[in-house]
Amino acid sequence: MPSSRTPGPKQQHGSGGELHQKSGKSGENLTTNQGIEISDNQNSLKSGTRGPTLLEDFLLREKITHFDHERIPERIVHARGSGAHGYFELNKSLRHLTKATFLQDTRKRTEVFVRFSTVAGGAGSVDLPRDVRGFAVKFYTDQGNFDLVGNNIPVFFIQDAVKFPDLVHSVKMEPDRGFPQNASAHDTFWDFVSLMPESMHMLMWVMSDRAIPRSLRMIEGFGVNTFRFVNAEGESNFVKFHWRPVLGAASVLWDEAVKINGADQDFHRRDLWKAIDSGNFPEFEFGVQVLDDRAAAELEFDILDATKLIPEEMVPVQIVGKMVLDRNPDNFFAETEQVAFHPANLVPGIEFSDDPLLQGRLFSYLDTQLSRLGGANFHEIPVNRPRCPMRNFQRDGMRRMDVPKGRVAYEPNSLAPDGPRETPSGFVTHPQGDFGSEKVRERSATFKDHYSQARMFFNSMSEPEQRHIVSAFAFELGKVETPAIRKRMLGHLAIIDKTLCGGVSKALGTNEIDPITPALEPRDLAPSPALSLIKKAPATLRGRTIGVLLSNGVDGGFLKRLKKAIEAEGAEMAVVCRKIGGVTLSDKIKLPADHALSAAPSVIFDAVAILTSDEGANELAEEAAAIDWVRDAFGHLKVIGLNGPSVALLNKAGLSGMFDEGVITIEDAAGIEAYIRMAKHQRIWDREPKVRSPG
Ligand code: HDE
Repeated sequence: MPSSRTPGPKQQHGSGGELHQKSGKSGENLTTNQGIEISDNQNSLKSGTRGPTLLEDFLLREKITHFDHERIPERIVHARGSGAHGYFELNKSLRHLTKATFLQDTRKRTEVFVRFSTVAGGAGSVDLPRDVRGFAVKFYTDQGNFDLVGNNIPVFFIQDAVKFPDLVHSVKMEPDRGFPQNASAHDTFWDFVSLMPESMHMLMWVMSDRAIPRSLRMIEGFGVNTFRFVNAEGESNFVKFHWRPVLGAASVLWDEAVKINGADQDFHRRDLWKAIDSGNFPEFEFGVQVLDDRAAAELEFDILDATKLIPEEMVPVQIVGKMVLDRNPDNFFAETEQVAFHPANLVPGIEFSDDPLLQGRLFSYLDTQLSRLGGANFHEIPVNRPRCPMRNFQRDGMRRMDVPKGRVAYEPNSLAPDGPRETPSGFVTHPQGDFGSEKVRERSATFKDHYSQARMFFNSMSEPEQRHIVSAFAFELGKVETPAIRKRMLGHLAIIDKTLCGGVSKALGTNEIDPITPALEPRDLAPSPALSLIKKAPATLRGRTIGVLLSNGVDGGFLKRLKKAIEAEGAEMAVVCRKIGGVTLSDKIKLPADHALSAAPSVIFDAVAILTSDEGANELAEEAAAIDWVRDAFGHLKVIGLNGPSVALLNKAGLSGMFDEGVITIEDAAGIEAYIRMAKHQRIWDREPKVRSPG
């Protein structure tokens, strides 16, 4: 437009627009990276107002050059993550088991940084694919950094690290077509795993509700690999690490996951951020399963095999501490993106086992970080820096930040008598067991049983969880285009459990199975009820959100009472109205909405309530989004509270005659109480067979 080309008096100097604020509250002046104060950050230097831009404009060049290099390679796996700062507190000393001081002294608080992640998708992918979640914790202990780089599933797909690139290539987008992003439901993944019987146990977990968590605050965490504790006497025990969410572990339904990904692709990241921001700090109990060499030798499987778990009914999980996440990152890139975890970051008193998966990991993490973080000095990035002193004779390299002094960069030396020296209390690797003297590329015979624990997992689930596993297999295999792969997978399922295989075949509408002969016939192991999320779900609303669909003309006093009752349970109430401007209550008071209906489908809530006036119910009944809201809440087995006029809306949604114990009239205090009591159970599982069958 000609007018913008002809500068008026305001645009003559420094300003590109009238809304531009000339000086910040701090009074600090904007500078370049060289500290030169900038007088005009709105206009590049040009030859005349309409002429070409000049190469000498170092302000422009510096700004754009920096911008051009603002991205680093994303992680090859676990690219999408959300981080938080916090602390760890020990409540039971493990001095008798380990030299690690942060596990000895119950008065000590250890700073931590946590990064939760999905595995397969890229950094910008959605939060709720069916996937494993990474659960990586960096403990900044006073003996150095200890990284517990775990997952939310206690076992893994493969037994030997040499298969990891194959596994990851199979699940990532197919290399010719570049899709699917972020999904295991495609041929290459199922082709690979159906040829790898050792993946069967993990597949059961990934097809279970664990792979679609409700919140990152509601997942369990596991170290997966077996580690060793070593005490001051040099005695060693095997240890498996566990995290337990204080809010209870919970998942969404698959249909919800699909819809949440559309409604809010940052659902988990937002939820974590908001919880911490509002002071509802996520907490996780820290537990250990410890067993000595003799107990390990008596297990029915090999403790070095990462496709197996130790049922906690067999070796109890001792809860010894708690982690609290109480601070959001100040900067996503500087902290969550640049944090570098490594299973080899150990402190004295914690050592590796010979688990061949773990052994391969010990190489991989540092190696990948050298290219991801651009050289050997990323330990100097604030989020990676140990909080205890760090002194050695390593020098130089790309992006060195520290400025070491003196002429001595070697050891032993006599020219730097005050320089750092070895210490007997430092990290010592204790001798552990016998090693075979032959060099072999062979899998131990003790790693051969691929089906028993897969069967145990299925048999440990509640009925709804079994149904979901059947549905998940049916969905994923239904996406497979090559029939031979589907048949081969059904062959494996037939070995794991006949009803599982029957259910999946029925849901797929096929009888074609490729029979498989297992290397070792599976055994029937005792079920482990602790593996079921539903069986151990606490009755609670803590940390949950209840969505209230509200129309004009509702009694404001009643709404306040409902809110109070919800908040008394540690939950949050969110008001959803047709318009973000909100509604006018019966006492003529205007109440703004927390969400507009179009932006807040009921999938993002844990339970719902619908409060309308007669007129309001009629208005909502003409709104497809409101009908979907109600129908989805019912279909997703949520507890629904409603007042009289709202029944019309449920009827319009086709739910008349289907009301069950989870549809509760809330018009008085007793109604609110009954509603809260029921909502604590989170879902009406008995409703499920009436609204959905596997497939
Ligand atoms: Fe990882 N894994 N992994 N992994 N892993 C990475 O390291 C690897 C495995 C896990 O939030 C990478 O810095 C190999 C098991 C988490 O930054 C890489 C093998 C478990 C994270 C790597 C495994 C994990 C990673 C990619 C098979 C559960 C994210 C970027 C031997 C105990 C950490 C990076 C974060 C990240 C290698 C298997 C957990 C490539 C070779 C088993 C939580 O180095």
